[in-house]
Amino acid sequence: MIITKIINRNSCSTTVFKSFISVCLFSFLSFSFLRAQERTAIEGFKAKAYFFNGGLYELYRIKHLEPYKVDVSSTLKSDTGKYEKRNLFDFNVLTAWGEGVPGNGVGETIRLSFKRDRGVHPDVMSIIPGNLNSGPTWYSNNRVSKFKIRFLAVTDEVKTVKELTVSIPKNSKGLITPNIYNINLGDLFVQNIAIDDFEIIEIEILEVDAINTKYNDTCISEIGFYSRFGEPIKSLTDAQYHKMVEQK
Ligand SMILES: [Ca+2]
Repeated sequence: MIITKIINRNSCSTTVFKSFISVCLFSFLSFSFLRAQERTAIEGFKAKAYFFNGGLYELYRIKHLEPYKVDVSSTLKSDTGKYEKRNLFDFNVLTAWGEGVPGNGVGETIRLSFKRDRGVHPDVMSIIPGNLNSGPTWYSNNRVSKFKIRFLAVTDEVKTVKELTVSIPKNSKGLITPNIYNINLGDLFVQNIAIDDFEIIEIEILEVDAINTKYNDTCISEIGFYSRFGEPIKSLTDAQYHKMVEQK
């Protein structure tokens, strides 16, 4: 898997991806049930993940979801175009998008459009929240430390169906370290919104880690959305799953 290569090439943590979703009947609730959530991203990523099906924890493979359009609110100017938005989704951790407004980039957005009729259902979001081109580029540019994810529906106007705020964990020095981080999204859909209720995912930068940076530019090397696919590889009981998690 590409994501495994990313981890190996950059000696990122291979911390087991711990994720679960509560699978129950989809409740087709109205937009009035919109509510924000807060959560913290988890370091590392794997090509397989456990999902809770209401009785068992099932291990599934993860499949990348391809947006058909990407819009960014600004781009850092460069003679060689090396901070273009395409770098967000080229599966190359050495290339990055950079925001291009005065200041630290808080408030800048990335919008990914998906085909609504394809039943987009992202269970996992991954992000490399800095410029991973090299050690110096990571620490000389701002790293994203907090961002918002909005699920938007387009009818006669654009409506926010669901949103959540994600924090990237910092080390003891308050720094966001070079890594790939992932966020569990699957439980959003079983709790609040139907699979087909949105077609755009918007990321907004809320806060950056700018400790000892050289440039006041915020960069992101990769963003990815993934869903589980295929048959479960294996299943664990609740007790077996938690024993496994505790041993890691
Ligand atoms: Ca890239």
